Amino acid sequence: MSVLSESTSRVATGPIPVKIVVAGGFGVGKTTFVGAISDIKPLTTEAAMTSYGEGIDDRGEVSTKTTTTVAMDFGRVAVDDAIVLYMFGTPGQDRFGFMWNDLIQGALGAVVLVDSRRIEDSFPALDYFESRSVPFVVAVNRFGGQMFHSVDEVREALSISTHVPVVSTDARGRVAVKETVLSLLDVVLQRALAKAKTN
Ligand SMILES: Nc1nc2c(ncn2[C@@H]2O[C@H](COP(=O)(O)OP(=O)(O)O)[C@@H](O)[C@H]2O)c(=O)[nH]1
Ligand SMILES: [Mg+2]
Repeated sequence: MSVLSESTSRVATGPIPVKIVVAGGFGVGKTTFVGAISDIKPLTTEAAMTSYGEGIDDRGEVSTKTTTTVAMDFGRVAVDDAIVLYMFGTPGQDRFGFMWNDLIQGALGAVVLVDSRRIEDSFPALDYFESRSVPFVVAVNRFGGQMFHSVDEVREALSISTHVPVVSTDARGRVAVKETVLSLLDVVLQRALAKAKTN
């Protein structure tokens, strides 16, 4: 946070908009995550799951989810006077994958959410950001306290490189979500500093 507040001199020209993307498998808590931290009522485009999604939008054994994000979630958070975060939650289903390239335009980084009961569901998202060299952190949603696999197990199961932080989070908790976002901003900042050094 301290480094972020160094940018307070920007106040006169208005806050710097920073875009981040929240991705991960279906039902891992992306919409909840964006909603937990947003200063505005998040815009979501949830729709009741219809027969069209049957067998495709697999809720598995673990969810009672009856709505799904059709296009995306959108939330806004004023970090301080100098920075305002715009958060975009991706639709989880593979059939909306074509939207990701647009969603990620101009994004500083991404949070990849993982449900520790269904780790592999977030692999496509992980693979996507890794292959595009987008800075990201992996956040394991505790779903109200229970972790079925530790962050280390998640790291190993998904072969996450050592430079990518794996943290645990609570998609329903504002503080936990804020910490997760700050860990992403830290990665972004470290990367920018490292880049500046080599230039
Ligand atoms: N108990 C619990 N339920 C959660 C948590 N995060 C999300 N959920 C629930 O899990 C379901 C899927 O969450 P949602 O945010 O819609 O997932 P998305 O498909 O990734 O956007 C919803 O019914 C949420 O209320 C959590 O941390 N704890
Ligand atoms: Mg959603």
